[in-house]
Amino acid sequence: MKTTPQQQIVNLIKNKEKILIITHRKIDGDALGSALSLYKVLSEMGKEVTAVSSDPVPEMFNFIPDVESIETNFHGSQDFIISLDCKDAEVDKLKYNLEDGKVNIIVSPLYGSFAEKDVSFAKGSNQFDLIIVLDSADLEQLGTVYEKNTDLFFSAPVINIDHHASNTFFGNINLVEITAASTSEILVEIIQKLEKTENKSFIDDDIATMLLLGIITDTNSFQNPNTTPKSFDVAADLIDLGARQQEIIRQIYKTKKLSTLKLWGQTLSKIQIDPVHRLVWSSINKNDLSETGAKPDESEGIIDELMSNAPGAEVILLFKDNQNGMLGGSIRTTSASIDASQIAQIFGGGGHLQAAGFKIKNGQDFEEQLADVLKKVKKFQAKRLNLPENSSKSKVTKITHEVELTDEKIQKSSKQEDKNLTKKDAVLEVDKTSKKEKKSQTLNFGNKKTSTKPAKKVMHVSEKLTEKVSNSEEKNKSKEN
Ligand SMILES: [Mn+2]
Repeated sequence: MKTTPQQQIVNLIKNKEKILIITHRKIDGDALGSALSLYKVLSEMGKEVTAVSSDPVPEMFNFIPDVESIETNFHGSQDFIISLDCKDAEVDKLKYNLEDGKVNIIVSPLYGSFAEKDVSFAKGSNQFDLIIVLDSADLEQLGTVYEKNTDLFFSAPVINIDHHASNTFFGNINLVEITAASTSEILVEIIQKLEKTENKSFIDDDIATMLLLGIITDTNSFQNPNTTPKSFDVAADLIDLGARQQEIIRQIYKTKKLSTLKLWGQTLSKIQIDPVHRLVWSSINKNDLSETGAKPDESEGIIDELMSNAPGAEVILLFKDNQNGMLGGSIRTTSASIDASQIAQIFGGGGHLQAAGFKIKNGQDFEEQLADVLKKVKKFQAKRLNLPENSSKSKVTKITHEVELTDEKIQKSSKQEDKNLTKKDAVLEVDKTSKKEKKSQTLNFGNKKTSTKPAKKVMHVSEKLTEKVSNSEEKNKSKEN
């Protein structure tokens, strides 16, 4: 009988003692919830456990018990071993002193003597016998911890537990469930199997809260399309075990710092819309951060806010001016028929079907990079929607300006949402009959009607080539979790 990855993981954990748990940089609720809960369970099993992330845990998660157990300045094994052969002598005393920036090790023999030939050197062996990577599509996503300790990942078996479609199966055992809404959801089953083999119950109210945190944040409170009946089932079990659901909701969704509110307001006021390519986007530059006093991680959640404020759009983008001339992009799509990770891949990124991200740095300033990215996303959409070749040029720009939403209009349109669905839908609808026989395409925006050239279905070979070239140019990886 073939053992399932779950059973293999349970067996491996049982037989190993020094376990490293590691999750992706820019640790989020799912990464934290899964890493911390597993850390607690394995510690209770009597294992020597280290839990690590490359970046500090955002303040918003401070309400989670034992959050300080996640190490953020991990150095791995840097031991240097000096060996002395004792076959011609016996050691009596061992001393050391520090002199002129040097360590002198003084070995006094009981009998015989030591010579230069008796000395040898070695690198310290790895202090872990098992590595568990959580919520990461590939090892690069682990950030500096991986970059500075790459050897470590070849010195012990690696278990890879994740739910990203772009997972590269880098582990010796890979438990990758792309239909799972979160890594925490997958982990609950593993922990329950460990409970069985250990004949102990591990999931107390704290551990249940950590795991529920992962499920709630990765589904955006069960609002994201990745939410499945299983997500609800597992969440219900966890609440039954004492998970503090209301505390998570209050801390994550109902407690916002003033700076966060200001940053959200500023970003939402800059919302842009392109009804032809069905795009909505906004951006956060360095001024937005300094004016509002917000930290970069306070932009978490804005993309979901953009989504709920952008009726009719298909692709939602948020651009961030990261340090050192790097542009970070988050992508959401409103339908499973548009693959967000495919868009992210244009820029060397990746992620899920409806939530993805990327980072690029090409020497241009933020606004130039942003314009470049938009151009490529528009091209992607134009191809999908069979739009005419020049749809991203003058005519569309004009439309874009006409329909740019002000906050007032956004509020109005979301108020109308319940009462008047058809009116809302009409905002960005493209007359689909144009795909067939009609010579012209009609764009409806409210009462306005604008004609554009007939839809084009065949993509030029040269376009394909250009795209391939630009893909390989931008290899700066970053993925949404
Ligand atoms: Mn996740």
